[in-house]
Amino acid sequence: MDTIFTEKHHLRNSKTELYGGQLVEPFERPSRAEYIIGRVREVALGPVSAPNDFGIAPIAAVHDADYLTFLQAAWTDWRAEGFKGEAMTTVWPARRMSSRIPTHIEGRLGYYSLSCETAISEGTWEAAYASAQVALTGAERIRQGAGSAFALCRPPGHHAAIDMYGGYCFLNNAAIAAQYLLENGAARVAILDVDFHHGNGTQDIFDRRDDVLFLSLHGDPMDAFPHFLGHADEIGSGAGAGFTVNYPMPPGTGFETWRAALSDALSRMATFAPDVLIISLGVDTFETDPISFFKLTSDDFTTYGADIAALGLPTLFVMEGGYDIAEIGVNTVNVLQGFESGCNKPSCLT
Ligand code: Q9C
Ligand code: ZN
Repeated sequence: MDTIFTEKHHLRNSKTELYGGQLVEPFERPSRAEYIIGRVREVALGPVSAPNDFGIAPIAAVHDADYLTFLQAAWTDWRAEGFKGEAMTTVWPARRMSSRIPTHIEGRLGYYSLSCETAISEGTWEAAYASAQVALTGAERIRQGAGSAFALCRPPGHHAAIDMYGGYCFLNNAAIAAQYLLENGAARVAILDVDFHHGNGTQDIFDRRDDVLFLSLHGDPMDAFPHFLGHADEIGSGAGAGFTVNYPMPPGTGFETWRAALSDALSRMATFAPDVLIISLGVDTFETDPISFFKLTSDDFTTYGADIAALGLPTLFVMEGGYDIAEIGVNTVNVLQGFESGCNKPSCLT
């Protein structure tokens, strides 16, 4: 399997995350991607190549134009105020307040964010832009006939909504890839989100769409971030009704329960018969992940990779979360190797 990767992820190197009332080193840090690419090379998963630049248009096909303007300028605007730390939101348009977009950067941060743990720092836009290009390059490989590809995106994307960042995400890499494929020959795309957290951003982007089936297995939002989306009764809106499927699961969920949800998701996907499958691949379902509460083992990742391969669909893996950094390389690559071992398509055997 080919991997798409760029060192530009290092440009996302925030120093502060608000966690438990303290400013700590962010869980989402550059070493995550280094461990993953290290494992890809160690097991010789396949060639590693740099992304092409598809420009801003495929990003603007998914995100709000003023949101993108805000993101590109946020760090400069913040610094222009003379603030000493990184850009963090302190105020939101809460219930019954105005939804007018403020002029001041503090108001703009509130308007365009969904949480405050994620600080904007120098280079954040450049890294997020490069991460989206990694996903687009992976999508292009699939469009050209590859049976699979691994977009080693960092920063991650699935919490980024049409016009909001948060949960360590700025641009929704998986959604950008899906929209690109739909505009370039695919009639239907399925997105399976196996990150521990609900993919609220992806759900938001495709809520009304019947050409994208979004399925997410995640910690119950009653107990887990992002807390305000991801319930089982969210099924999509308008023409999109029935094209969103959520599998919230409680603290302590192990592989047997998780795999039963996966099995249901895979059978719904088979019925949908997409041209391409995109996996939002987070390995924060791991038993010792520091911010999550599922109990998957390293071997379970291999097993479910093979389960996914059994669908026999062209599959783009897009990296999302995973914070047990010492094990993130093994767990991520286990999914990819499990997929390859379980895939009998001619395109997988090459
Ligand atoms: N008590 C991704 O995995 N904070 N984002 C969690 C836990 C935010 C995770 C706090 C977690 C965001 C891409
Ligand atoms: Zn996650």
